[in-house]
Amino acid sequence: MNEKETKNISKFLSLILRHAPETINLKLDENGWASVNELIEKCNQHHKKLNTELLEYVVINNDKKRFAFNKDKTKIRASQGHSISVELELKEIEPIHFLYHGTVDKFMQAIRKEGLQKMSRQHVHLSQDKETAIKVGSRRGKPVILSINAPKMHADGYSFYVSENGVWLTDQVPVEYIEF
Ligand code: HQG
Repeated sequence: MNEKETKNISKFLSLILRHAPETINLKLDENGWASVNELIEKCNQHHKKLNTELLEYVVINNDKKRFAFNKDKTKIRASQGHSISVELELKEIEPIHFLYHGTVDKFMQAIRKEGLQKMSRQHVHLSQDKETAIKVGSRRGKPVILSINAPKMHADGYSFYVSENGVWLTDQVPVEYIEF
């Protein structure tokens, strides 16, 4: 299996499991899970070659561990990044250090005004390390890294969650907690 092929499948799975399951006429449950058999069947019906081995390979080897199976591997979901509304049953967690967000200059004017908003996703995405934030920002151009005073936010009553693949999530970051 080559890298291009697995990246292709990963991108398609992100589309289906985070944003638009209806593309292949798939239904996710309220927690974002899809039946593995149904996913495979419907991908194949829509000319996306997939089987159990390929799917397992992609889940295990995905660079960001974007997808996860349930215990008996009958179901699969994206661990974060959804635009459709799903209840991921994330555990709340207290941040004890600053967190980071990578963005680009063209959004800065709006961010300075209204803070970080979730935009089309279900959460604002943050990371524990600057390197990850640099990578996230670089998707769009020259990265601008914002430091978030998460401990202060938490002390002021804002909730934080960590997804199964280690992404920090929160509903919004008001301007006063951002160090520009
Ligand atoms: C910006 C990828 C204007 C925000 C990554 C970002 C991540 C605002 C963009 C995950 C704003 C939203 C998420 C405001 C925030 N006004 N722009 N008030 N507040 N923004 O893609 O964090 O590879 O939804 O800075 O690695 O870039 O897909 O969020 O630039 O973990 O698994 O609006 O997606 O993961 O963009 O990326 P996104 P993100 P995957």
